[in-house]
Amino acid sequence: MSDPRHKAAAPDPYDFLAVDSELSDTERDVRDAVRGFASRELLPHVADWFEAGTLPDPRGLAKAFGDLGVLGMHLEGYSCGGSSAVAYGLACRELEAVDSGLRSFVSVQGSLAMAAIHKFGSEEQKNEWLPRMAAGDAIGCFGLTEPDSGSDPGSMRTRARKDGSDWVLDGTKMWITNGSVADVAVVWAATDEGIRGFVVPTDTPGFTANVVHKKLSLRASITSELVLEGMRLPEDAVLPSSKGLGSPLSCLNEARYGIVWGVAGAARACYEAAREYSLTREQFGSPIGGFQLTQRKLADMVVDVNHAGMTALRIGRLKDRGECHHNHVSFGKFANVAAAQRVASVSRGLHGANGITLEYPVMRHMVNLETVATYEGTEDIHALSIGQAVTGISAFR
Ligand code: TGC
Ligand code: FAD
Repeated sequence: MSDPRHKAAAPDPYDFLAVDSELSDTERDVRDAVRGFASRELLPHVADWFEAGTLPDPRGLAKAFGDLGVLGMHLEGYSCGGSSAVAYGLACRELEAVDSGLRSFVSVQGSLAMAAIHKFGSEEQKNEWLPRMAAGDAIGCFGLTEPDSGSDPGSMRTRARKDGSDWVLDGTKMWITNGSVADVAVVWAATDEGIRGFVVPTDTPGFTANVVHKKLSLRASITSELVLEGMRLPEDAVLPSSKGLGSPLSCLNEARYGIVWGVAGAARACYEAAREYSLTREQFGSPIGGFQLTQRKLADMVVDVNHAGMTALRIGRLKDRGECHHNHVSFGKFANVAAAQRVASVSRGLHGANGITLEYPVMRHMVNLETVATYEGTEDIHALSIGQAVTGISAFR
């Protein structure tokens, strides 16, 4: 029984429920290493990258992420880090506290392109690509979505047909992160045996990538269309263990898991910016943080931030114990993205006119979160997954 005379310490405004006190020393080391890197190397530049609508040096960034050890850090073997799911989640959290586009870079490389090769590839494919991708010497992308097949990837039109021993692919992939800077694309296509994945070196004749311009969200990220026209690949380009829609969906679980943590970082950044602003900005002769309405907003924000952090840690611990079902990940993506959107929006308002500029991170996070709510399964898709899990009835169709 606890000593009734003991007085508990007051909550830390930066970690109200002391969620991080649940971390192991190794996990804390990962958190601190990535947070340090992000604040030194990314935060000072990200507003400029966002304003420019691109990443000016994606190869340098890949190399820096590789040196930091975050590319495929949760995968075993092949020069990958073999970290716990929680450690990987913390890395995502610290990167997305800077910008969702930077977490996306790491998610697409490690959780989508590398994870697909790691799960479904041959030994030759793994040995050829994974060490280089972990080091950041090769950039990967993951082509599932098409112009007419987003939430319903099973309706894809990209087709791979056998021609002798070769495969020939035709189709268009849309909204592909890092598509135009990738060395290798993992492309999903319909075959006579169902949906299968292909490892495509991007210098293959018949492969073209076009940058998507005029984005108002995730601007510090490169998004592309992939056009495949009579693209001929050798027999061994197929991911031999990939079979059916479940294969790409199992990769999505990995990237969605990173988002569960990542958006907790974006939410935290917006809450911290709001708290600081509320203590320094004066109107009517007082700091705005002294007004009851502002305190209500800060209370709502700190609750959302801590709920998101606890949800991420809980799902991470389940994952490390091998008990994380994909519906747990849907729960986390659904709950945490919505929480981060609420926090970003309220924080934006609390910053007044300053909040619409890139001098403060809040509107950048707010508009990034529009993408995060859309990709990796929209809010509706995850609501339907949760609905199916609790009723046993599918309402997708
Ligand atoms: P359905 O019949 O339900 O399922 C087909 C097979 O797949 C299995 N399955 C899953 N397996 C693993 N993980 C999951 N999350 C799974 N969900 C379903 C399922 O059991 C079944 O297996 P089997 O053996 O019975 O055949 O398929 P459906 O056509 O009804 O679609 C289900 C739905 C809507 C949930 C799915 O298609 C979906 O998740 N849609 C959303 C698409 C999406 O998220 N796209 C993301 C593209 S990549 C991206 O956005 C990258 S963004 C960059 C970044 O991450 O930073
Ligand atoms: P749609 O599926 O057309 O959805 C339109 C609306 O209809 C949404 O509100 C949706 O929730 C709703 N809806 C759909 N089905 C249902 C239903 N059954 N019930 C109720 N409502 C429904 N994809 C990749 O493959 N690789 C990538 O690297 C990648 N990166 C991306 C980067 C960015 C910046 C963006 C914006 C997207 C990226 N995507 C990527 C694509 C992303 O996964 C899709 O945009 C997403 O899956 C949604 O598909 P859609 O845009 O076609 O919307």
